[in-house]
Amino acid sequence: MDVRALIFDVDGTLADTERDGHRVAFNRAFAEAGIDWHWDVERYGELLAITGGKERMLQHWRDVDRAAADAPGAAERVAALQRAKTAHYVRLIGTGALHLRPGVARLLHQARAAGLRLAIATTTTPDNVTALLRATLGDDAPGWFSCIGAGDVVPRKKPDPGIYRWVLDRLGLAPGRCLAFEDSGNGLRAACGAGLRTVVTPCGYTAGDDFTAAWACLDGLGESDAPASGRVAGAAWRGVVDLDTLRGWARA
Ligand code: XBP
Ligand code: MG
Repeated sequence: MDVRALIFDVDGTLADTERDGHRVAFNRAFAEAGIDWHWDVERYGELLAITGGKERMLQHWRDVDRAAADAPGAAERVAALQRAKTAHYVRLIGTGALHLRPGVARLLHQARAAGLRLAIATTTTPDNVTALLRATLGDDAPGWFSCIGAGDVVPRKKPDPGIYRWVLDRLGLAPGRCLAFEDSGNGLRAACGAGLRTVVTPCGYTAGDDFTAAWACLDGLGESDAPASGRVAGAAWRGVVDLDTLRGWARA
């Protein structure tokens, strides 16, 4: 069956945004609010097990002061912090500080030229997605995507498959006609839970996750001067992930 749409995760998959993007924005929001939290690289790595910024902050609050985190008004406090963090993140992305991972822009352009549909399935806030797409691909880039599923449009975040089901529903396509691109164990569980074949390209924080269920697990999408390598259907593979590659894998 031919592939009709590519569905991309954002953080870690399109760009390695967590350590030098989201983490920095959270810390700026904490400092601005006069809160003495600071997430260093290691602590943020632990907290990434919790998907979603609000959920991540609440977990941290519970870890440092359970009674305060469970008190009335805590959710509103976290929501306000999240709004501030999003503003910092969007500003940071707008400076051009972060770049797409190798091969991402190439594959998006190829897929568009070939008439495939593109979609996003992410736990991050919608404004963060449009900021990243605009800063890295141009102002019109959000419009390249038939559907952007992000943040709180579903009640439960990854690893729950809800966000992928939401996107498939809007695309009007069965999972067998689509491929997902992810970087994390939580993301892979979400995509597989929705019945999607998934290409995983782990990044810094997710390198140690379990990717046994991945259709392909590669160190990136590759470019002609720097091919990707990894495993596809259990066998070693090296090359550039383009549409012909993906269609070949899908037929095999
Ligand atoms: C990554 C996430 C997000 C970001 C922070 O999502 O878990 O929570 O770390 O974004 P994905 P917010 O890999 O699915 O793109 O603070 O906006 O939640
Ligand atoms: Mg991700």
